[in-house]
Amino acid sequence: MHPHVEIEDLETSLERAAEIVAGAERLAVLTGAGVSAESGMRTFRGAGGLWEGEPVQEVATPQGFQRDPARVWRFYNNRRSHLKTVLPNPGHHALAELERRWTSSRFALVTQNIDGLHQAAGSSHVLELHGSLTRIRCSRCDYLRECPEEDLPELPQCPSCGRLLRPDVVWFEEMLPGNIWELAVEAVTACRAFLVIGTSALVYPAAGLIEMAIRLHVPVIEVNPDRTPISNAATLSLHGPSGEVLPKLVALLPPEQSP
Ligand code: BJW
Ligand code: ZN
Repeated sequence: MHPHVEIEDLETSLERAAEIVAGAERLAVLTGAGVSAESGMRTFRGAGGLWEGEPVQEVATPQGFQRDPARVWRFYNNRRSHLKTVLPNPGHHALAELERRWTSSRFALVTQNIDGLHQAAGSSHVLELHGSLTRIRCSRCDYLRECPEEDLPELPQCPSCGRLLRPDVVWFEEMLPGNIWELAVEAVTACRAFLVIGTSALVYPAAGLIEMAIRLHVPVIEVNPDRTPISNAATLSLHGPSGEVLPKLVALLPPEQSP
């Protein structure tokens, strides 16, 4: 068992977290919008969040897309344009460093984010649970393509069947990509420490991964400036911005053995 320990002092919690991480044969990480906040990406919930001006049921559900596809495309086209102006932050780079140290066979990065910033920071195996802002797909046929740079029209059409294209993201009430979900479950089941970073842990089934780890008695280390529904159950909560906390955590790991 790894009971939750209340440590007020961030430096002490960081040292304890570094011990747990260093001793873990396999690591898994779940990230949410907060990991990209210091890159200038808005999170979803709360003041200043993406859904403050755009009701979630209008821009993040299939019904919203059916009602007003132009509104949904404006929302995603704005985010696509903004994405071209942002860079990964030290939190993303620290996670890429963990993958390099653990190697991909012992490390899994599961993200709810669609911004591609983990890959931009050098993470090579990223399990994107909620899709990608830089991919588009047809709302009817199986047309799918990477589309990172170009500006899209307000109502882009499928070159194959003429129907409306949509962002290749997962909206509420839609299924997550099955193969990616299975890999995420495998990773959490096999890991010996689970880092949960910058997520409100409100959205399922992603938040279910955290519950799974807790049930399996895997130590859960949360990194978030605020408390969340999992803070009490986590083994440790590192209360701070991930762009500051994660580089400190990596710096506290023992030096790599030279070959
Ligand atoms: C920082 C920071 C810094 C700030 N450093 N941290 C079981 C129970 C209850 C409900 C359900 C359930 N199972 C399914 C449901 C329904 C639903 C759901 O979960 N609803 C809940 C809201 C109640 N789930 C679904 O519908 C899912 N599908 C599904 O289950 O299919 C089966 C089904 C079929 C038919 C009917 C019903 C079910 C799909 C969920 C898809 C979610 N999609 C979105 C949009 C993606 C595209 C896009 O980006 O536009 O994914 S919603 C949105 O929320 C997005 C995010 O990935 C996701 C999570 O948000 P996240 O990342 O946690 O962001 P925030 O803003 O909430 O939090 C940010 C955090 O960062 C905060 O804690 C800050 O403190 C912190 N922070 N600065 C570190 N510097
Ligand atoms: Zn089509």
